Amino acid sequence: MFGKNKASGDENAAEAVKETKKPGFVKRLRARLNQGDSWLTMDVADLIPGGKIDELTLEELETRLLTGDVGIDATEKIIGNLESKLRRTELKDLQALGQALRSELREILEPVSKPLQVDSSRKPYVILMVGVNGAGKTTTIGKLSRRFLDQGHSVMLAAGDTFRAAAVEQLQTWGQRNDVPVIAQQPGADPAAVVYDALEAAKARGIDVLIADTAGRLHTQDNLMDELRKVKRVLSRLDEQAPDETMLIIDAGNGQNALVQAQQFHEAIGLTGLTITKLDGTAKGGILVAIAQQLQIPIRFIGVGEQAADLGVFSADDYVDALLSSNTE
Ligand SMILES: Nc1nc2c(ncn2[C@@H]2O[C@H](COP(=O)(O)OP(=O)(O)OP(=O)(O)O)[C@@H](O)[C@H]2O)c(=O)[nH]1
Ligand SMILES: [Mg+2]
Repeated sequence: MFGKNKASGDENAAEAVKETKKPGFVKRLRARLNQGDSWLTMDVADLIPGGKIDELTLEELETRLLTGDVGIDATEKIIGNLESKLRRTELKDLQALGQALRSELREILEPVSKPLQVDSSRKPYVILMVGVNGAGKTTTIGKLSRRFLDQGHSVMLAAGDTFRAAAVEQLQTWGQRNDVPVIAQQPGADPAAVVYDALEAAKARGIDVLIADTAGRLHTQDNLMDELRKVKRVLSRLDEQAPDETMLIIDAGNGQNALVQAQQFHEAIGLTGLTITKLDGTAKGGILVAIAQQLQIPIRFIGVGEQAADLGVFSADDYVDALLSSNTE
C-alpha cells in the first residue's frame, strides 16, 4: 500500500476540505460535544423564555460562556460586541441573537482553523507529538496513521516515549493494526536517540510521514522540557527543517488548564499545531474558543472518541454549528 496514490499538496488541501464536510464526523461531533454538564451546547431560545432580548439575556449568556470554558477574555469580547449590537437595536429577535453569537464565535475560531498539510516534497514530513500525561498523544498517533494511510501516504512511527515499557507496546499495537513500522529501543533509552534513528530509517526507506511519540510531561518540569528541546535539536541536525510540525495534544477535560499548557509548551519548545482530544466526554467545548482567543496556534484536529475514526479536521464553521446545536437533534 505504501507509495501508491501519493497526494500532492493541492490534493491534500482538497482532501482536508472534503474531510470537514464528511457528514459522519460532524454528526458525531454534534452528538458527542459537551455531553456532561452542558452549558454551551445550547438552544439560544432557552436564554429568553419571555422572548425579549435585553441586558439580562446577555448576562445569562455571559454566564453560560464562562461556565462553558470560553474564558474571560473571549467572553468579554463577545458580550461587549453583542451589547453594542443590542444598543443599536440589532438584536431584535432570537434569530438575530443566534446569528450574532455564531459570527462572534466564528470570528475568533477562523484564524486558527488551518488544517495540517503534509508537504509531499518532504521525505519524511516529521510530526513530533508532545503533551501532558494521558492527553491522548499515542491514541492520536494511531488515528493519524490511519488517516495518512487512507490519503495514500506511507507512515512510520517512532517510540520516543521510552519512559514506560507499556508505552512502546501501545504504539506497536497501533502500528500492527495499521501495518506501519515502529522504530523503538529498550525502555530507558534516550528519546532523542530513538527519534534520530527513526528519522534516519524513514529517510532510507523513503517514508512520507514520520510521527514521533514522546512521554507525557508537565509543562512545569524543566528537565523534561529540556529533553524535548534536545529531541528537536537532534532532529534538526539530520534535517534542518525537521520537525515540520510540533503538535501539542490537549485533553479538553482539563478546562482552563489546557490553555496554560498550550501557553507554556509553546514558550518552552515552540508549537506549530494543536489537537484537542476528548471532546466527547464531559469536557466543555468552549475551551477551543479560549485557546483561539489567546494563542495564534492552528488547531489541526479534534478527537471525539477512542476509535481511529473519532478524529476530525478542525473547522471553525462545523465546530460553531456543533456548539450551538442542541444534542437532541
Ligand atoms: N473519550 C476519548 N478518549 C480518548 C480520546 N483520545 C484519547 N483517549 C483515551 O485517553 C487515554 C489516554 O490516551 P493516550 O493516547 O494513552 O494518552 P498519552 O498522551 O499517550 O498518555 P501518556 O503516554 O501516558 O502521556 C486512553 O484511554 C485513550 O483511549 C478521545 O478523543 N476521546
Ligand atoms: Mg502515550
